Amino acid sequence: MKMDIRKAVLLAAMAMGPVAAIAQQPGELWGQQGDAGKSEKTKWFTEAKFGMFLHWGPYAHFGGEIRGKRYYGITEWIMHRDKTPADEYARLSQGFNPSAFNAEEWVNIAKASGIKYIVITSKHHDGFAMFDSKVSDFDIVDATPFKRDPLKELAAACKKAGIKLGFYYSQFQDWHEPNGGGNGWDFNKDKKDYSSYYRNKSLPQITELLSNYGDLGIIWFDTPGNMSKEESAEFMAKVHRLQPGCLVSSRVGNGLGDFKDFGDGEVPTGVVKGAWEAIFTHNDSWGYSSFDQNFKSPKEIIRLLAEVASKGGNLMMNIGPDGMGRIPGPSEQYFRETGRWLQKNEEAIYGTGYSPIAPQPWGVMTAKPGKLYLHVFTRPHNGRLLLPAFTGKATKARLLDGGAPLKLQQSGTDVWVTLPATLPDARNTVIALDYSGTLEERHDIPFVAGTQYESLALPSERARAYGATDVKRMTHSYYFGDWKHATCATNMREPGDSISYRLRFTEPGDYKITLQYAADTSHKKREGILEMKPQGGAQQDFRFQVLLTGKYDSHKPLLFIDQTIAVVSVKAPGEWALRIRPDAAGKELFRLRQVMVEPLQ
Ligand code: H79
Repeated sequence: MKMDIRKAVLLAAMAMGPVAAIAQQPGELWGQQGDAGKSEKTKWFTEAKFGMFLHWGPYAHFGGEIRGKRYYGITEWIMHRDKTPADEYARLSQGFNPSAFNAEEWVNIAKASGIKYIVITSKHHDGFAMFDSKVSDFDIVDATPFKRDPLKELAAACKKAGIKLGFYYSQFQDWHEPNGGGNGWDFNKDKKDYSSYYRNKSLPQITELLSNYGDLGIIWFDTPGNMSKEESAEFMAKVHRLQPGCLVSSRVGNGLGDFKDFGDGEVPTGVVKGAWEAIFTHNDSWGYSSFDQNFKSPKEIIRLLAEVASKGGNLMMNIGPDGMGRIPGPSEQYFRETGRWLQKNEEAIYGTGYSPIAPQPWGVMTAKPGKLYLHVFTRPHNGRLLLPAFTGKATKARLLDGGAPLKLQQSGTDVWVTLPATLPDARNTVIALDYSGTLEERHDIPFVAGTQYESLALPSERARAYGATDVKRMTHSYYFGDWKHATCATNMREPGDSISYRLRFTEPGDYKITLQYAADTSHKKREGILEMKPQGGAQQDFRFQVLLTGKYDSHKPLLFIDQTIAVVSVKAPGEWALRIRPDAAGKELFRLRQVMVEPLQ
């Protein structure tokens, strides 16, 4: 029974859009569906790779605290969480006076950070317009002492700097308006006339945005709520009528849009073709939070950018400027540092396509015709980097930064590159590999395991699943709305419901096998089997009992345990199969996130 309620809440949240499950399967196309003109239209976007999202509104002034109460988690939802009456929120918003705002400074930071497009909130769910609107007086010019139109200033600065500008616009939710979505504490939900809201506020404000701020790159819709397909199509048509070149985000709803957005804080599990974007925030809140210092380091941003590019998409990373209009110090600093890395490595990011070869223990790849870029995060101990499943002929390898040539050997489809004793950039050193011939796509290849790395992670999303096994994303949050995603193998109930991996050990040795999973009381006393089998050799079975880590609740952190199950002796290099299954039929085994293979020293 409880399970059902939880599910209902999650489904309700999903229906709102952002937490939406992946409708898109790797390999599908977005923005190019049978319409040649469309891919031309998305070209700038698919080449841009790195965008800056800005969440800015009265919630930045509150910074997580309103009416004497503190709210941890995503701050742009503060009005909703606090059930602040709409007129009181409007009154408190009069304190929003971002006198330190300087559009040129923001754009300078973006430029120095290697950002190619900026998307800023023109109206979030609170209904407050960050521009001079004639449609509603609940806007920054008419309802605050600030009196300036920051979007005008930002549009001018972006134009000057050659950065594309987009506007986020929440088209369905509007907690200020009786007929807008979301506010059920002031206004009776049963009496709402959403179509009147579209006609009288959201469509007219979109007209203002597309008419008064020059050429726009994107209208970034969010949370379509209960919009019909016709309504979503009407919003999309409106944008295209006013600015044919302007792209529309997939959160316009109902499967429409010029490009695909994944969930908040979500990267797809594998390669996705077409135009898409992963959106993250720099800390854990979109709007400014005075309590949130969990900023991603330059290393994390640089690696995430490379990972997203290796799957074929863009990374749009959010900053929440404060109520004075200042970009938080750590955001400025770590974005700029990312920009310094990009300056030296831009060739390996901008304009690249997804990697034809699966990720490796050392890192990920991006591609251009005749070139493969190896983004090396981890140096193999012996300095010899293996690139398997390479069907072209490698002709030259060099460090992208500085151009120093590297020794290259190829034997069949194995390419070996000899690395310097220390990587020039421990966060991500890029090797540019020139080749002739063609690279075939090899996404499902054995994992390279060996003594050259401290440990190898086998994520469940790259396992082969059998029987009823369902590899799915478990969405959860820490404080509130700060979504995290963990992909897990679930629903393994009987021995036929298994997952397996192919491993290619490059060196003999003893290896420890550890499972990382979550399990609650419904997995009590469950036992499983880990099967390890060398090619042409005898299978070894290792039995284990599942340990409990706590109840899954999408509004709480999801905790995982690392449990070591086996030590296997690998006598000679070669291929092995690794399989995990329940020992007997019964309840679900556990929620397995990944398997770790670790050489014993
Ligand atoms: O703008 C940022 C978020 O505010 C916005 N999308 C990003 C880009 C967003 N809007 N809605 N959501 C994200 C989904 C949020 C759902 C929840 Fe809830 C809000 C879950 C918990 C708080 C729904 C409403 C379930 C409980 C209350």
